[in-house]
Amino acid sequence: MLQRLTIAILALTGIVSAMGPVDTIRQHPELAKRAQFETRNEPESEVNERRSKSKYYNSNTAKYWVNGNKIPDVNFDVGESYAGLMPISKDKNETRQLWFWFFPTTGTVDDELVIWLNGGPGCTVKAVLKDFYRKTDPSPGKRSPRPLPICLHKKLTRAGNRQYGTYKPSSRIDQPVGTGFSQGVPDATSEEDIAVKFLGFLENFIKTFGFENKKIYLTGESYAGYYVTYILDAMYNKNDTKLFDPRGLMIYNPTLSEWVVHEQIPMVPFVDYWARLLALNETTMDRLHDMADKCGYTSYLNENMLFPPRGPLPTPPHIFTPEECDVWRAALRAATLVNPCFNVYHITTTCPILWDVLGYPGTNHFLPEGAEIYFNRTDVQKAINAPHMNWEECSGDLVFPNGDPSDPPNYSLLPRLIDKLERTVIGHGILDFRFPINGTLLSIQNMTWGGKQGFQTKPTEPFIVPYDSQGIMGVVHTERKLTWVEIEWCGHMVPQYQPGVAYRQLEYLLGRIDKL
Ligand SMILES: *[C@@H]1O[C@H](CO)[C@@H](O)[C@H](O)[C@H]1NC(C)=O
Ligand SMILES: *[C@@H]1O[C@H](CO)[C@@H](O)[C@H](O)[C@H]1NC(C)=O
Ligand SMILES: *[C@@H]1O[C@H](CO)[C@@H](O)[C@H](O)[C@H]1NC(C)=O
Ligand SMILES: *[C@@H]1O[C@H](CO)[C@@H](O)[C@H](O)[C@H]1NC(C)=O
Ligand SMILES: *[C@@H]1O[C@H](CO)[C@@H](O)[C@H](O)[C@H]1NC(C)=O
Ligand SMILES: *[C@@H]1O[C@H](CO)[C@@H](O)[C@H](O)[C@H]1NC(C)=O
Ligand SMILES: CC(=O)N[C@H]1CO[C@H](CO)[C@@H](O)[C@@H]1O
Repeated sequence: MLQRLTIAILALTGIVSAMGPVDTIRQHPELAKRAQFETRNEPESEVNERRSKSKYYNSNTAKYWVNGNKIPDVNFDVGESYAGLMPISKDKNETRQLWFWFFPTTGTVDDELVIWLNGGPGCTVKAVLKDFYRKTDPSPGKRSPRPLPICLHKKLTRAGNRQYGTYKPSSRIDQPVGTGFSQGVPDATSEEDIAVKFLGFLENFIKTFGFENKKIYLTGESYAGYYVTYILDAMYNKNDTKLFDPRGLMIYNPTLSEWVVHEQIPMVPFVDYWARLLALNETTMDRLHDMADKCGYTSYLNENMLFPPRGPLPTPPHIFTPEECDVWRAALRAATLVNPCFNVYHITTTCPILWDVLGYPGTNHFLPEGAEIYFNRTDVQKAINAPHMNWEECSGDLVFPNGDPSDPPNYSLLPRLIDKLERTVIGHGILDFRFPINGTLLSIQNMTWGGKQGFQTKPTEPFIVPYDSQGIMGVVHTERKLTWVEIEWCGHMVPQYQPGVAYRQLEYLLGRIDKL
């Protein structure tokens, strides 16, 4: 349990703290200063007119309306959106509230609600905000937002309602610095408990906005592999399609199985695959291979990564990994010696680590002179109906004060969902060291859905993204309603690194295209 938690938190807080100081090469402070946009002084009458023309503006939603023309440092109108705090139950005295940001579709289809959740645990709200920031300026090291050619939000909203809402089951406990905008003392006891609270929030949200009878699509990344699956299961258990009518699921680089399956078993083949890039010396390579052989990872992968699988996969070795079998950490240490700016979420990252306006922990919290953490600014918080508090990208809190005892959504939960949903997409960026890709594929080979276990044939079809002339961006494979995508030039956070890919997959999820 402890191990799962430690690793889970590492999963999104970055590895730097675990590895000791990394030599962050800093940018010239001038570059980091934020651009001083002239915020146009829009007359109150114009604001009122825009507001009254907003599609979802009414007396229930009024307090959530965001003036899209007045987001600090954003010198364009982000369009109609709603943000704020919503309680997690119907109880009038409820003090626990989740912060959301909702962008309605700008298109004609409006019977869909797409929800994006992030992982962690404990890093969820930041990621919602990060996602917003990404769609205006996807990369760290920039000083001002700008619209992108492939702008996830614009394209996504054209495809369907996208709710930048999420579930952060906590805010602060013993930490002096606030973590995200959601309110309340951390009290999540399990994934089932998270699901109950999320649905409490979602019901309030749906009723406030009059969003009954919408098709619901749940999407997310990393630890959200737990969240989205348990939440979808809870939606089905409610048996109330007026409120909750789930249709699709899309998860990126998700946690599906035991940690050993995601980290240890696929590690050495990953290091071999990327050998030229990682440039580990022969002694190290031999040592890693030796560890993987002795600890049973090599034979486990070779014997079980079969299409179709032979039968239920046996219990993997070392569910609780002893130090001498922690080949994941050994490889990480070695990779970080060769590349001091090694990034587990994107292995081609090199120095300098760019400063990040969201205060990404991987940058050692470096803040250039004159720069501020964007969502920690009072003016920004005010603009998006967020409470005034210290905001930190990734929570140091334990979102689960006593750990998360839930099973991974492995062999029964996820398969059950695939059978009920119209479409399920599991995508994986191949530059992710956090969860090397073969672990996810191995997890899939252990699932039985649609009456059969695993994929019957090995994924080989090219995955083509027609945007930005990208072309072939990996491998795609669909069997019995489950689609698997291996994504090139992509690390752990797919919508951040490959917005065009994420958009294409969303088009598929929502049924706009028949196949990827
Ligand atoms: C809400 O709080 C008030 C005042 O503390 C109390 O009288 C009331 O019973 C509470 N209501 C519920 C539903 O708990
Ligand atoms: C779900 O609700 C419908 C009526 O709305 C009922 O006919 C059906 O039996 C319910 N299913 C379950 C599994 O409770
Ligand atoms: C995944 O495993 C296969 C063997 O099943 C191996 O050929 C391939 O190189 C591995 N890929 C990565 C990225 O580890
Ligand atoms: C495969 O599923 C079985 C249960 O059917 C489980 O005991 C085993 O640990 C799983 N293996 C992997 C690699 O997920
Ligand atoms: C190989 O790399 C390791 C660190 O991973 C280092 O300690 C060792 O000195 C290197 N050996 C050689 C021969 O360069
Ligand atoms: C966030 O803002 C508060 C003041 O509003 C400040 O005390 C705190 O240091 C800021 N945090 C960061 C990480 O900049
Ligand atoms: C959520 C879920 O389906 N968990 C299952 C994971 O696998 C173990 C071992 O087979 C089961 O006991 C859990 O029910």
